[in-house]
Amino acid sequence: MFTRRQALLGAAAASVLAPTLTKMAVAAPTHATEAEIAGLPREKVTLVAPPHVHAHEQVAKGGPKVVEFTMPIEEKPVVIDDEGTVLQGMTFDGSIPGPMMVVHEGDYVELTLINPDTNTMPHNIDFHAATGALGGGALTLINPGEEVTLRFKATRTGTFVYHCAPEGPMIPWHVVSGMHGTIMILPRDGLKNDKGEALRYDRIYYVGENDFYVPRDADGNFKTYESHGDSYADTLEVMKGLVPTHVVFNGAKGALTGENALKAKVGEAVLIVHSQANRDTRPHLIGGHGDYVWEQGKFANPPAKDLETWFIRGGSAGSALYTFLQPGIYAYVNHNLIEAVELGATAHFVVEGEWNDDLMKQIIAPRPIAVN
Ligand SMILES: [Cu+2]
Repeated sequence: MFTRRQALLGAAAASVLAPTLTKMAVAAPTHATEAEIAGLPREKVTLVAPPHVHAHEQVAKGGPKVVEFTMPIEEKPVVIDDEGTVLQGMTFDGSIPGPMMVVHEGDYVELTLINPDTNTMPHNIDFHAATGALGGGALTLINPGEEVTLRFKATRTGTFVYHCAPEGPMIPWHVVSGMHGTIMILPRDGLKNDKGEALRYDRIYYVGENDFYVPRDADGNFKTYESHGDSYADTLEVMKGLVPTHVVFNGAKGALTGENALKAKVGEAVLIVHSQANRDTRPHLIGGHGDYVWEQGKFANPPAKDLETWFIRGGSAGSALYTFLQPGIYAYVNHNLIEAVELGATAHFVVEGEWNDDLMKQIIAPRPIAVN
């Protein structure tokens, strides 16, 4: 039977439209019962500090499971540059950024968040990957001396930021004091390129970028405070100016250079996950590329290819897959080069392997300009 709309469009057009319309219909959500969730296998994951990521399967083995994580929150002073500048830091699991979690689509994330009584403030966690209740923030607000356990279903694939979000100015203050991290939700059958073909990585690194706002004294030197409370009013004033004093990878200037440089070998595919919870950034690998880049970080969208620089929106995490083709030291920077060089947003990759003259060769070394 034809609807009036189909009659108007004509039968032929309607038959073309029909499959599209059917596909667009939203499937009724399925709700697993508590008994069904209780019957799922459970896995306890020990988190590791960035830039490293806990061991995980890229292609899921078996069906969905409940993945358990535990994260203590630690308020502590941290040194954020070579000059010994101290930030009154706030951390998930003791690191800035917080550790990266990895699960698969359809898994349940079960996080126990702990606020030890050595802390002074309430904290919580807002997962951009989760649905409802402020991303879990409304269900996880805990005072010092409390812990809470939240479960959410990983329904969307990609890399997603998580961050502390207590209330009011506490939200940006906790975030720019270090409280963000990333969760990666992989498709059950792993990553794919734009043609739907499987992609795998040999190594994965997590680079979390932070903008810090450290107050200065009358002489222009960075101030040191006894406690978070002492630093709050001055820090808020600097924050409101929106000009960061530091823009760093993994909590401090130089956290990923020199002896802390990231390692890789020629021929290895490296997945670099990059997050920023507060401010836009633009990662660039000097002398390399992004072979496949999920700029917005969501694996349901095909990756962009062959990028020179990619854009990470404040409040998101993206990822880039690159197979190194030449040995050497590569700088991986925020390509606002002032932020990279002056404010700290630089990491290094040290890549071992054979140089490929076909890709690049110095034909004649620097020499005085020839005079005719
Ligand atoms: Cu907090």
